[in-house]
Amino acid sequence: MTMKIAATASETAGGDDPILFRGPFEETIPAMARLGYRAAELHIYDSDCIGRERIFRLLEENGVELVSIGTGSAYEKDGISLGGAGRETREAAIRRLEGHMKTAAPYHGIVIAGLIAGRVEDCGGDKGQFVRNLTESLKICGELAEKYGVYLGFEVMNRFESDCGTNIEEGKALLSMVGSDRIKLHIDTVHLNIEEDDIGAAIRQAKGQICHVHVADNNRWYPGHAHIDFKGILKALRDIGYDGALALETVNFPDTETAARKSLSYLRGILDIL
Ligand code: LER
Ligand code: MN
Repeated sequence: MTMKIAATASETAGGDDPILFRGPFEETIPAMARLGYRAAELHIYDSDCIGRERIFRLLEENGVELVSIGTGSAYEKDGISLGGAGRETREAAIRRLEGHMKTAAPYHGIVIAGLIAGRVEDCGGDKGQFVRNLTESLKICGELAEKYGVYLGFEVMNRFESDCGTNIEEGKALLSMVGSDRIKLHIDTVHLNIEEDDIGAAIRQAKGQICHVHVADNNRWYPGHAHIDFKGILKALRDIGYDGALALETVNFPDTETAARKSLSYLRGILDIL
């Protein structure tokens, strides 16, 4: 069993954003390392402006591996998306993801395509056009991922936050249209909890096609706080040979240290007996 438990961190997150460690990476990367984390998912607005060398140095100094990069704030702040109507917005989104690929490259990490996929409304409500745009953009991203030696994780997100690939089956169908070995599914327990009839069965149908996993309980608190069946989910992941990361896309309630400690001990407890 080699799944890695990764802490999320962002320099700009606040409020009920599902990010465990908030504030300058100079503080959060050492803090997660002190609590026992050896892997991180960093949420970054723009990799080309953040000081890549600074991040590499902090990770190195603290013995933390960069497993994935969260990219959604570009959509939230700038509205750029892979499926949007204008060529410029799509190219800007692809360029933003390319910047993140350069950051992920030394770690062969995952760059996430979640919210940055965009919504049908970005395409004037034309779902066919949106899906065509998204597919074409993802093909380009697949070539870039190959160039940088990374993977793009297409995040399966529930119907209230996305319009294409809202469950594992639809996600697989989209990726088969894209046809890139460098793009795989990225699943998130919160979204699976909303959309799947049987989460374990859906995961087992995606053997070899999952590259990244977000974990949080059904209300986005740390795993073990509420009612998601993490034992069943981790067993299904183990059964399909998944050996990537379990990244904690959780709120930091009641506080970062408590959520980080409880997440680690709960998930380790399950992984140890699988
Ligand atoms: C992004 O990873 C995600 O899961 C969304 O629900 C945004 O928070
Ligand atoms: Mn997620």
